Amino acid sequence: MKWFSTLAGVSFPFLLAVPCSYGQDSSYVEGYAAFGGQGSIVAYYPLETGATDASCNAHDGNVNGGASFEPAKFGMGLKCDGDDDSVTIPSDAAFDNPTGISFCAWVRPERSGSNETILDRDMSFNLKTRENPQGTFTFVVGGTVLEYGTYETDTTYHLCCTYDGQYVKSYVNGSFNSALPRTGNVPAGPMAEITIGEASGAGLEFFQGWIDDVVILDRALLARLSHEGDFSTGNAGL
Ligand SMILES: [Ca+2]
Ligand SMILES: [Ca+2]
Repeated sequence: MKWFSTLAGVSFPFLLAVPCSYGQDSSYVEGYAAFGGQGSIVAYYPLETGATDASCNAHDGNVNGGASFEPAKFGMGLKCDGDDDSVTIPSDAAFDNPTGISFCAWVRPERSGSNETILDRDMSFNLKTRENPQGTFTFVVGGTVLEYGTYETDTTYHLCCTYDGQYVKSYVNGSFNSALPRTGNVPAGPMAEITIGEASGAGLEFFQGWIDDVVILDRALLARLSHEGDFSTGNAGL
């Protein structure tokens, strides 16, 4: 049995029924579910053989450009060729104007020094790599930008961004990276579709490498985001 600790130091056991199909290949899912219950997960993409939403919410995506699936962090992941491979997820009101959000993904970038998209919803939120400064990951919620760099190519990273109505925070490989103050809801961008591996609505910024285990939640995760899936050490920077 695994345990995790809240800010108040109260621990809860994981005694979770596995809702829908999530939980089949992610060490994070137990933690996600424990923090907010399954209702906090808006969409979850294990990216095993397609872009099926493995949460209960049916936000299935479409696979574009002949993208393939290859061994990644948990089972298979979306292999993007950097040319035209991506996943597009249709707009839905469930993604609009939340008071908080978390979005996380495992990635293994093959290039540095170019603008590439890991996850994007236009002006709402995104994870990207940037050309300038070279080799930087960026985490964006409604125009508030956090940076992490310089990343290494052909190296696996876990990236996570949270927003709780007060601060946007970024985590890399389970460790707190940076934070900036922000207020207000997460805006819904005019290009409301969500994309993995391509800029939302633009046909640009194609990612090269693999992306795995993408999750979007409607609240800030409250605890340490360990890349080992170990929530037992409680909070860090939250
Ligand atoms: Ca996977
Ligand atoms: Ca292709």
